[in-house]
Amino acid sequence: MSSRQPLNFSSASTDSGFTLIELAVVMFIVTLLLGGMLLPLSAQQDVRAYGETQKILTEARDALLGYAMANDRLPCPASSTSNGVEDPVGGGTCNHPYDGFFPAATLGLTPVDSSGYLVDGWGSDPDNRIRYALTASNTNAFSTSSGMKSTGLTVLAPDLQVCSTSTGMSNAETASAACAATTGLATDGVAVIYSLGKNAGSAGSGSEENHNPNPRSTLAADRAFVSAQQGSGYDDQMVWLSKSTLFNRLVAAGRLP
Ligand SMILES: [Ca+2]
Ligand SMILES: [Ca+2]
Repeated sequence: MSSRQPLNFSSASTDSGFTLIELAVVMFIVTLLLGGMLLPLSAQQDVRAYGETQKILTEARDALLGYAMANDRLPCPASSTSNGVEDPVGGGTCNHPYDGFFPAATLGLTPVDSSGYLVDGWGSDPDNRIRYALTASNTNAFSTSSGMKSTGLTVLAPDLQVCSTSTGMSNAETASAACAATTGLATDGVAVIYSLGKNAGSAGSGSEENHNPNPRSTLAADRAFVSAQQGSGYDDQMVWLSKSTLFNRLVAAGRLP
């Protein structure tokens, strides 16, 4: 009944090893499999670094709020030579209001590099240091001890701008730099905290990242920043502290009005 033929082992002994074509097919399949495994791995590392950076930025903003409640002012940005300490110490008129670094040493935050600067999740080079800008409006009231209280809630007008795109931005590189209408994510920002992202070591002079001070930016620092869609030309990660959030916390803590 069965039409099966018994295996002929004797003929197998005449074919020794694989042919070149068979080897090529196997190599091709192995290459495909390895490629399929390695690509997600690097993507996973990117997702982890991005998430870690977001967490560090959020913690930095929380630390700012805590500092404000304890000190009646916000810390000045650190300079590139102040080792993570605000510049000047004690606040007042900040030496680098728009192009400084997060003062991690002043706030006791981690993770910091060997020089005391808070670093993002992408690496530990100087380019990976977290950046920080603070409004200088109302004659530096926000960085001066009790400056906010003496100026008064209704008069305080923090002026940092965070635009969703640089398109249409006006007066860039001047004191009145401003987002175009409907592109302002924040127009009364007190502080902006950001990482230069994965491309920190090589890029930053594109049309969007150029507006966020970095070693390769060709534009002068001003009060306007760009938080655009993540993409090939933009990978900075940015959070900001709005006037309403800060005032809400300070009033709740009894520091204002
Ligand atoms: Ca970047
Ligand atoms: Ca700018």
